[in-house]
Amino acid sequence: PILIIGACGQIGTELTFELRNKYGAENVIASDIREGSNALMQSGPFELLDATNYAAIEDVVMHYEIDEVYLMAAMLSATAEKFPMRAWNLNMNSLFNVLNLAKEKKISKVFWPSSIAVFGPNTPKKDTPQSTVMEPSTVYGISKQSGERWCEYYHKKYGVDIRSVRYPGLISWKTMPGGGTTDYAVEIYHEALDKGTYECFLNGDTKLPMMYMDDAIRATISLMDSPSEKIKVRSSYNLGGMSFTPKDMAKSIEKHIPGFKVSYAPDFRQEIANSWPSSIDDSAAREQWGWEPRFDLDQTTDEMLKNLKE
Ligand code: VAH
Repeated sequence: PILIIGACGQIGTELTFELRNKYGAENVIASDIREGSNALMQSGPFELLDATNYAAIEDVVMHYEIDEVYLMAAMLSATAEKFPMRAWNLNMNSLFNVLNLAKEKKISKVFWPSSIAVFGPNTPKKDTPQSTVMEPSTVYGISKQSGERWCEYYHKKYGVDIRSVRYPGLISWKTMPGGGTTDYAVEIYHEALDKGTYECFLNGDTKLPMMYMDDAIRATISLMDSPSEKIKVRSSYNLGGMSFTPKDMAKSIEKHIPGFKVSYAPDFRQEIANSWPSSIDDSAAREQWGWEPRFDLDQTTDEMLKNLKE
Protein backbone atom coordinates (compact mmCIF):
# COMPACT_ATOMS: atom_id res chain seq x y z
CA PRO A 1 0.00 0.00 0.00
CA ILE A 2 0.93 3.66 -0.57
CA LEU A 3 0.75 6.55 1.92
CA ILE A 4 0.44 10.11 0.64
CA ILE A 5 1.45 12.70 3.24
CA GLY A 6 0.05 16.12 2.33
CA ALA A 7 -2.70 14.55 0.21
CA CYS A 8 -4.91 17.66 0.36
CA GLY A 9 -2.40 19.96 -1.34
CA GLN A 10 -2.25 21.04 -4.99
CA ILE A 11 -0.12 18.04 -6.08
CA GLY A 12 -1.16 15.62 -3.31
CA THR A 13 -4.83 15.76 -4.29
CA GLU A 14 -4.14 14.81 -7.90
CA LEU A 15 -1.59 12.14 -6.94
CA THR A 16 -4.19 10.58 -4.63
CA PHE A 17 -6.81 10.35 -7.40
CA GLU A 18 -4.34 9.05 -9.99
CA LEU A 19 -2.75 6.44 -7.68
CA ARG A 20 -6.22 5.27 -6.54
CA ASN A 21 -7.23 4.82 -10.19
CA LYS A 22 -4.06 2.83 -10.79
CA TYR A 23 -3.83 0.69 -7.62
CA GLY A 24 -7.34 0.74 -6.14
CA ALA A 25 -8.62 3.20 -3.55
CA GLU A 26 -8.08 0.86 -0.59
CA ASN A 27 -4.34 0.60 -1.41
CA VAL A 28 -3.76 4.36 -1.28
CA ILE A 29 -4.00 6.01 2.15
CA ALA A 30 -4.42 9.78 1.99
CA SER A 31 -3.25 11.86 4.97
CA ASP A 32 -2.91 15.53 5.86
CA ILE A 33 -2.91 17.91 8.82
CA ARG A 34 -6.56 18.73 8.03
CA GLU A 35 -9.35 17.18 5.97
CA GLY A 36 -9.55 17.86 2.22
CA SER A 37 -12.23 18.33 -0.40
CA ASN A 38 -15.36 16.16 -0.31
CA ALA A 39 -14.21 14.49 -3.52
CA LEU A 40 -10.92 13.52 -1.88
CA MET A 41 -12.45 12.47 1.44
CA GLN A 42 -15.03 10.27 -0.27
CA SER A 43 -12.50 8.61 -2.60
CA GLY A 44 -10.82 6.29 -0.08
CA PRO A 45 -9.13 5.91 3.36
CA PHE A 46 -7.91 9.11 5.06
CA GLU A 47 -5.87 9.77 8.24
CA LEU A 48 -5.29 13.09 9.98
CA LEU A 49 -1.49 13.18 10.27
CA ASP A 50 1.17 15.71 11.31
CA ALA A 51 4.12 15.21 8.94
CA THR A 52 6.54 16.44 11.63
CA ASN A 53 5.48 13.69 14.08
CA TYR A 54 7.65 10.58 13.52
CA ALA A 55 5.67 8.31 15.86
CA ALA A 56 2.36 9.31 14.24
CA ILE A 57 3.67 8.49 10.75
CA GLU A 58 5.17 5.20 12.02
CA ASP A 59 1.76 4.23 13.48
CA VAL A 60 0.01 4.79 10.12
CA VAL A 61 2.81 2.96 8.24
CA MET A 62 2.58 -0.09 10.57
CA HIS A 63 -1.23 -0.08 10.72
CA TYR A 64 -1.71 -0.11 6.91
CA GLU A 65 1.54 -2.03 6.13
CA ILE A 66 2.67 0.84 3.89
CA ASP A 67 5.38 0.08 1.27
CA GLU A 68 5.75 3.48 -0.41
CA VAL A 69 5.43 7.06 0.82
CA TYR A 70 4.86 10.20 -1.27
CA LEU A 71 5.80 13.14 0.98
CA MET A 72 3.89 16.09 -0.48
CA ALA A 73 3.55 18.24 2.65
CA ALA A 74 5.58 21.48 2.64
CA MET A 75 5.34 25.21 3.08
CA LEU A 76 5.86 26.86 -0.32
CA SER A 77 8.04 29.81 -1.33
CA ALA A 78 5.86 32.84 -0.59
CA THR A 79 4.48 31.63 2.76
CA ALA A 80 7.89 30.35 3.84
CA GLU A 81 9.27 33.90 3.57
CA LYS A 82 6.67 34.96 6.15
CA PHE A 83 7.37 32.08 8.58
CA PRO A 84 11.00 30.92 8.01
CA MET A 85 11.39 28.73 11.10
CA ARG A 86 7.98 27.07 10.71
CA ALA A 87 8.80 26.40 7.07
CA TRP A 88 12.21 24.90 7.92
CA ASN A 89 10.68 22.73 10.65
CA LEU A 90 7.92 21.37 8.41
CA ASN A 91 9.96 20.97 5.22
CA MET A 92 12.99 19.33 6.88
CA ASN A 93 11.58 17.29 9.78
CA SER A 94 8.90 15.74 7.59
CA LEU A 95 11.68 14.61 5.22
CA PHE A 96 13.88 13.26 8.06
CA ASN A 97 10.88 11.30 9.38
CA VAL A 98 10.28 9.58 6.06
CA LEU A 99 13.98 9.03 5.27
CA ASN A 100 14.48 7.43 8.70
CA LEU A 101 11.47 5.14 8.23
CA ALA A 102 13.09 4.01 4.97
CA LYS A 103 16.50 3.62 6.66
CA GLU A 104 14.80 1.41 9.30
CA LYS A 105 13.34 -0.62 6.38
CA LYS A 106 9.79 0.15 7.55
CA ILE A 107 9.02 1.45 4.03
CA SER A 108 10.74 0.48 0.78
CA LYS A 109 10.42 3.50 -1.55
CA VAL A 110 9.99 7.26 -1.12
CA PHE A 111 8.99 10.13 -3.41
CA TRP A 112 9.90 13.63 -2.30
CA PRO A 113 9.36 16.78 -4.42
CA SER A 114 12.08 19.33 -4.96
CA SER A 115 11.59 22.46 -7.03
CA ILE A 116 13.23 24.85 -9.48
CA ALA A 117 13.37 27.01 -6.34
CA VAL A 118 16.65 25.19 -5.49
CA PHE A 119 18.30 27.46 -8.08
CA GLY A 120 19.36 30.97 -7.09
CA PRO A 121 20.23 34.38 -8.55
CA ASN A 122 23.68 33.30 -9.89
CA THR A 123 22.46 30.04 -11.46
CA PRO A 124 22.51 30.14 -15.32
CA LYS A 125 18.89 31.10 -16.09
CA LYS A 126 18.47 29.68 -19.59
CA ASP A 127 18.35 25.88 -19.96
CA THR A 128 19.49 25.52 -16.35
CA PRO A 129 21.69 22.38 -16.15
CA GLN A 130 20.98 19.34 -13.93
CA SER A 131 24.16 20.05 -11.97
CA THR A 132 25.16 23.70 -11.60
CA VAL A 133 25.78 26.56 -9.21
CA MET A 134 22.86 26.86 -6.81
CA GLU A 135 22.73 29.48 -4.05
CA PRO A 136 18.98 29.69 -3.34
CA SER A 137 17.95 32.97 -1.71
CA THR A 138 14.57 31.84 -0.33
CA VAL A 139 13.77 29.79 2.79
CA TYR A 140 11.85 27.34 0.62
CA GLY A 141 14.75 27.04 -1.88
CA ILE A 142 17.26 26.51 0.95
CA SER A 143 15.05 23.76 2.41
CA LYS A 144 14.75 22.06 -0.99
CA GLN A 145 18.51 22.28 -1.66
CA SER A 146 19.27 20.85 1.78
CA GLY A 147 16.57 18.22 1.35
CA GLU A 148 18.16 17.11 -1.93
CA ARG A 149 21.55 16.72 -0.21
CA TRP A 150 19.96 14.55 2.51
CA CYS A 151 18.13 12.41 -0.06
CA GLU A 152 21.37 11.67 -1.90
CA TYR A 153 23.17 11.02 1.44
CA TYR A 154 20.51 8.50 2.64
CA HIS A 155 20.62 6.74 -0.72
CA LYS A 156 24.42 6.44 -0.79
CA LYS A 157 24.89 5.65 2.90
CA TYR A 158 21.82 3.54 3.73
CA GLY A 159 20.58 2.40 0.30
CA VAL A 160 17.28 4.26 0.68
CA ASP A 161 15.29 4.16 -2.58
CA ILE A 162 14.34 7.85 -2.67
CA ARG A 163 13.26 9.52 -5.92
CA SER A 164 12.65 13.19 -6.62
CA VAL A 165 11.94 15.77 -9.32
CA ARG A 166 12.43 19.54 -9.30
CA TYR A 167 8.88 20.61 -10.19
CA PRO A 168 8.43 23.87 -12.11
CA GLY A 169 5.37 26.01 -11.42
CA LEU A 170 2.30 23.74 -11.67
CA ILE A 171 -1.02 24.63 -13.22
CA SER A 172 -4.12 22.69 -12.16
CA TRP A 173 -7.85 23.16 -11.66
CA LYS A 174 -8.85 20.50 -9.07
CA THR A 175 -7.47 22.42 -6.07
CA MET A 176 -6.11 25.92 -5.52
CA PRO A 177 -2.31 26.14 -4.96
CA GLY A 178 -1.18 27.15 -1.48
CA GLY A 179 1.25 30.02 -0.99
CA GLY A 180 3.52 29.69 -4.01
CA THR A 181 5.08 32.33 -6.23
CA THR A 182 3.69 30.64 -9.35
CA ASP A 183 0.10 30.69 -8.02
CA TYR A 184 -0.65 33.57 -10.42
CA ALA A 185 -0.69 30.96 -13.24
CA VAL A 186 -3.73 29.29 -11.64
CA GLU A 187 -5.49 32.39 -10.27
CA ILE A 188 -5.44 34.02 -13.73
CA TYR A 189 -7.83 31.39 -15.20
CA HIS A 190 -10.30 31.68 -12.30
CA GLU A 191 -10.40 35.49 -12.56
CA ALA A 192 -10.54 35.48 -16.36
CA LEU A 193 -13.79 33.49 -16.07
CA ASP A 194 -15.14 35.31 -13.00
CA LYS A 195 -14.21 38.92 -13.82
CA GLY A 196 -12.64 39.11 -17.29
CA THR A 197 -9.66 40.86 -15.70
CA TYR A 198 -6.70 39.85 -13.49
CA GLU A 199 -4.16 41.84 -11.48
CA CYS A 200 -0.91 39.84 -11.66
CA PHE A 201 1.53 40.00 -8.72
CA LEU A 202 4.52 39.50 -11.07
CA ASN A 203 5.55 41.83 -13.89
CA GLY A 204 4.38 40.77 -17.34
CA ASP A 205 7.83 39.79 -18.63
CA THR A 206 8.66 37.32 -15.81
CA LYS A 207 9.51 34.13 -17.69
CA LEU A 208 9.33 30.97 -15.54
CA PRO A 209 9.38 27.20 -16.11
CA MET A 210 5.82 25.86 -15.86
CA MET A 211 3.94 22.59 -16.34
CA TYR A 212 0.36 21.37 -16.58
CA MET A 213 -0.51 19.14 -13.61
CA ASP A 214 -1.32 16.08 -15.77
CA ASP A 215 2.28 16.13 -17.05
CA ALA A 216 3.64 16.52 -13.50
CA ILE A 217 1.60 13.58 -12.18
CA ARG A 218 2.59 11.38 -15.14
CA ALA A 219 6.27 12.27 -14.59
CA THR A 220 6.03 11.44 -10.88
CA ILE A 221 4.45 8.02 -11.41
CA SER A 222 6.77 7.23 -14.34
CA LEU A 223 9.80 7.97 -12.14
CA MET A 224 8.42 5.84 -9.28
CA ASP A 225 7.68 2.95 -11.68
CA SER A 226 11.18 2.97 -13.23
CA PRO A 227 13.68 0.22 -12.24
CA SER A 228 15.94 1.53 -9.46
CA GLU A 229 19.13 0.90 -11.46
CA LYS A 230 17.98 3.44 -14.08
CA ILE A 231 17.74 6.23 -11.50
CA LYS A 232 21.23 7.74 -11.50
CA VAL A 233 20.22 11.06 -9.91
CA ARG A 234 19.34 10.65 -6.23
CA SER A 235 19.26 14.35 -5.35
CA SER A 236 16.48 15.47 -7.70
CA TYR A 237 15.82 15.50 -11.47
CA ASN A 238 15.35 18.70 -13.42
CA LEU A 239 11.88 18.50 -14.96
CA GLY A 240 10.91 20.85 -17.78
CA GLY A 241 7.57 21.38 -19.47
CA MET A 242 7.17 24.86 -20.92
CA SER A 243 8.36 28.40 -20.14
CA PHE A 244 6.26 31.49 -20.51
CA THR A 245 5.53 34.97 -19.13
CA PRO A 246 2.29 36.34 -17.67
CA LYS A 247 1.94 38.29 -20.95
CA ASP A 248 2.07 35.01 -22.91
CA MET A 249 -0.68 33.63 -20.65
CA ALA A 250 -2.83 36.73 -21.16
CA LYS A 251 -2.57 36.25 -24.95
CA SER A 252 -3.39 32.55 -24.69
CA ILE A 253 -6.49 33.24 -22.57
CA GLU A 254 -7.65 36.18 -24.72
CA LYS A 255 -8.13 33.79 -27.66
CA HIS A 256 -10.96 32.23 -25.61
CA ILE A 257 -12.12 35.32 -23.71
CA PRO A 258 -11.94 38.35 -26.04
CA GLY A 259 -11.21 41.57 -24.17
CA PHE A 260 -9.55 39.76 -21.24
CA LYS A 261 -7.25 42.29 -19.58
CA VAL A 262 -4.32 41.74 -17.22
CA SER A 263 -2.75 44.50 -15.12
CA TYR A 264 0.63 44.07 -13.40
CA ALA A 265 1.32 45.00 -9.77
CA PRO A 266 4.50 43.17 -8.68
CA ASP A 267 4.73 42.46 -4.94
CA PHE A 268 7.35 40.72 -2.72
CA ARG A 269 7.02 37.61 -4.85
CA GLN A 270 8.73 39.37 -7.79
CA GLU A 271 12.09 39.12 -6.03
CA ILE A 272 11.54 35.40 -5.47
CA ALA A 273 10.64 34.85 -9.14
CA ASN A 274 13.67 36.90 -10.26
CA SER A 275 15.95 34.43 -8.45
CA TRP A 276 14.63 31.45 -10.42
CA PRO A 277 15.53 30.09 -13.90
CA SER A 278 13.56 30.96 -17.01
CA SER A 279 13.95 27.51 -18.61
CA ILE A 280 15.24 24.08 -17.58
CA ASP A 281 17.48 21.45 -19.22
CA ASP A 282 15.78 18.15 -18.31
CA SER A 283 17.88 15.89 -20.60
CA ALA A 284 18.87 13.63 -17.67
CA ALA A 285 15.21 12.77 -16.96
CA ARG A 286 14.56 12.26 -20.69
CA GLU A 287 17.58 9.97 -21.13
CA GLN A 288 17.38 7.98 -17.89
CA TRP A 289 13.63 7.30 -17.50
CA GLY A 290 12.03 8.53 -20.74
CA TRP A 291 10.50 11.82 -19.59
CA GLU A 292 8.56 13.72 -22.31
CA PRO A 293 6.19 16.63 -21.62
CA ARG A 294 2.87 16.74 -23.55
CA PHE A 295 1.06 20.00 -22.70
CA ASP A 296 1.99 23.40 -24.13
CA LEU A 297 0.49 26.75 -23.05
CA ASP A 298 -2.49 26.73 -25.45
CA GLN A 299 -3.38 23.12 -24.61
CA THR A 300 -3.12 24.02 -20.90
CA THR A 301 -5.41 27.02 -21.40
CA ASP A 302 -7.95 24.84 -23.27
CA GLU A 303 -7.98 22.29 -20.45
CA MET A 304 -8.11 24.85 -17.65
CA LEU A 305 -10.96 26.95 -19.08
CA LYS A 306 -12.96 23.87 -20.14
CA ASN A 307 -12.73 22.27 -16.67
CA LEU A 308 -13.21 25.46 -14.67
CA LYS A 309 -16.33 26.33 -16.69
CA GLU A 310 -17.97 23.00 -15.72
C1 VAH B 1 6.14 27.82 -5.42
N1 VAH B 1 4.67 26.38 -6.74
O1 VAH B 1 5.75 28.74 -6.10
C2 VAH B 1 5.89 26.40 -5.94
C3 VAH B 1 7.04 25.92 -6.79
C4 VAH B 1 8.64 26.51 -8.64
C5 VAH B 1 7.47 26.94 -7.84
O2 VAH B 1 8.11 25.55 -6.00
O3 VAH B 1 6.73 27.99 -4.39
